[in-house]
Amino acid sequence: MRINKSATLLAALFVAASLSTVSPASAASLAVADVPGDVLRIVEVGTDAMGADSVANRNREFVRFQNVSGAPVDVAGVLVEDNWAHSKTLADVAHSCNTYKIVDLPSNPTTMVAPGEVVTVFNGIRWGGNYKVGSEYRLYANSDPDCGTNGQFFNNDNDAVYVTKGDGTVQSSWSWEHNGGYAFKP
Ligand SMILES: [Ca+2]
Ligand SMILES: [Ca+2]
Ligand SMILES: [Ca+2]
Repeated sequence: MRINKSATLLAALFVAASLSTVSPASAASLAVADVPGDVLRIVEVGTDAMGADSVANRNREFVRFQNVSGAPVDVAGVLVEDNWAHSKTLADVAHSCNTYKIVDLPSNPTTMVAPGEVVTVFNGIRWGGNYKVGSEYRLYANSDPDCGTNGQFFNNDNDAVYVTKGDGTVQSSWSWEHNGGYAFKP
């Protein structure tokens, strides 16, 4: 009887625990609800540079998002972050890794993105810096090589990307749980 009681108690505790908390194994998938976005919308993500992930091929990690609304959008202060950085932002914990903050736009005296225009944030650098080609702004984050794997921080197998307002309010997000690909269109 003692054993049965203990087993019953354990079972009850387990049920209580599973009802009241999220286990680490399921936290990633439960915490991330994809947000397509009706103003700024993520349209393509590079998650894994072909070959070894090095400082030199950081640009194979990128986030491309579009103004899908019918009005200009001010992107000053917009953040592009991975799962780790977004959780820090929501917790109001200062962090410099895995985060890019838009402060200005090339070939544009303002920070307004017109309807239909696209912004791509690459994690590497470009000789000549940020530029605009057609209706696309190309921004280079030059992510810190000490962050992630040589500055590449979108986990190849399981992570998420967020485009948020400065306070972390999600404009668009997309998560993945797979491997074996390089770039994806949500
Ligand atoms: Ca990656
Ligand atoms: Ca790789
Ligand atoms: Ca990451």
